[in-house]
Amino acid sequence: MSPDEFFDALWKDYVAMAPQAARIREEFESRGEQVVNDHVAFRTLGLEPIGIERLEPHILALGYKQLEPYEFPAKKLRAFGYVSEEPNAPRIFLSELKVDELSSKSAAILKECAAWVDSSELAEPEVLWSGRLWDPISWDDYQTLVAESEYAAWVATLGLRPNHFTISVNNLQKTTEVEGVLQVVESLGLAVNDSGGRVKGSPEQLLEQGSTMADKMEVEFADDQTHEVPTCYYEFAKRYPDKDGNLFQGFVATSADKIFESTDTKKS
Ligand code: OOG
Ligand code: NI
Repeated sequence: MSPDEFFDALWKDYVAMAPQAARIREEFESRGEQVVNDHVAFRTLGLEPIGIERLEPHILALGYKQLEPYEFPAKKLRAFGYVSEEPNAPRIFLSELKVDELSSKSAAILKECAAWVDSSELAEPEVLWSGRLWDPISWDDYQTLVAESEYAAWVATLGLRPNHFTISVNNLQKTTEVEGVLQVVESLGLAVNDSGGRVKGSPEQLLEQGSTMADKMEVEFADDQTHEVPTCYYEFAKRYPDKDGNLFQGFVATSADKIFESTDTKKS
């Protein structure tokens, strides 16, 4: 699979989960802007057979290299950034939940999800937009997870799929600041994630980021129930050159920690 085919398939899955992303993209395009993707992010559970070590080979096969690890102790997450030397290839952010750090009750719910997954389902890159590979969890179990880890609840209900795409603010000609982008987003009636401030990071940290609050969608739970849950959001990132003049390629853990909250049920 070529990187173009890969990202096209991801975008299709993503806009179906986040119709706001299509609206925002069209708004910038109608203003004459070129919308370039800074990065795409995935979430998973640190459990066999769906942990980072099983998903990463598909990313490496597209020509990516692991750049840096990141730790989020309070959220019980770990992540890696990936970069490709292909011109205009978006960066990739892949995180996983350290399930064994959760309560035994939450860990048991998640282990039951992962136990549904046959290793053969991990063989092809399509697994990265395969969605929920297990039976729906109960609404009660969802409440248990959400109380402890919004991330856990998100993966358990939505499965494996892109969590967000990111507009490269560096590539916009007219709206050149993240705050300006957020104002355009709000003019469409969409909510912005203000956890840790509207714009996270700084030029000194070489990265400024902002995001929407995730769209919401009715999804299936056990016993034929459906409930509305947060799905996917759109991010906006502006990168700065380091002292050697090279554009910063990494992520900033303190900012990422707040960006994760774009799918929080309590905030939206
Ligand atoms: C990832 C949040 C972090 C970034 O760019 O720092 C992130 C997530 O919500 O899964 O995307
Ligand atoms: Ni991101």
